[in-house]
Amino acid sequence: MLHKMAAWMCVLLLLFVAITPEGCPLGWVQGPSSCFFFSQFGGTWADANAICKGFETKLAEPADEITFAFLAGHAASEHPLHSQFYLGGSDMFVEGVWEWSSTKTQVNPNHWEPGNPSDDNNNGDCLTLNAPLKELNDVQCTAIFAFICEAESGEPEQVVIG
Ligand SMILES: [Ca+2]
Ligand SMILES: [Ca+2]
Repeated sequence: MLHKMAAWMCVLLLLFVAITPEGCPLGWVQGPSSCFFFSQFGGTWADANAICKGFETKLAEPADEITFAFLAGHAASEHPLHSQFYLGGSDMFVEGVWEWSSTKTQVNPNHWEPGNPSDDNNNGDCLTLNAPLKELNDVQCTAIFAFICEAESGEPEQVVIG
């Protein structure tokens, strides 16, 4: 009986640290230089941030062209039920100054949807990717959208239990 339980514990542990051949956690997709999770459900920007952080990742920050194109293409083809996804960018600190959360670097201004950023009702301070258009939009941070988390690719960290 104990032997059987130990075997199951091993199986569970293996599942816990299992990674795909590309080095991403199960259920995540390999991007050009990191791993991404596309949520199937929506939340506010704060919800999205908290969920990504809860798994020791961050809201996606596609600061380079290759990653931006990858996210837009993958979202549009694989997750067509959602057109917009929250990203880790905001202008909540200085209106009109859009920066990525973790690096504080400026969001490339060439990707805005026509007519945006529009600061929706003086309150559009959170960033979404409009996947079908392959462009960015600013929305109210309390609006509900799906989101994309970003994780480092590579070997998982050692899991210490007990
Ligand atoms: Ca704004
Ligand atoms: Ca807008």
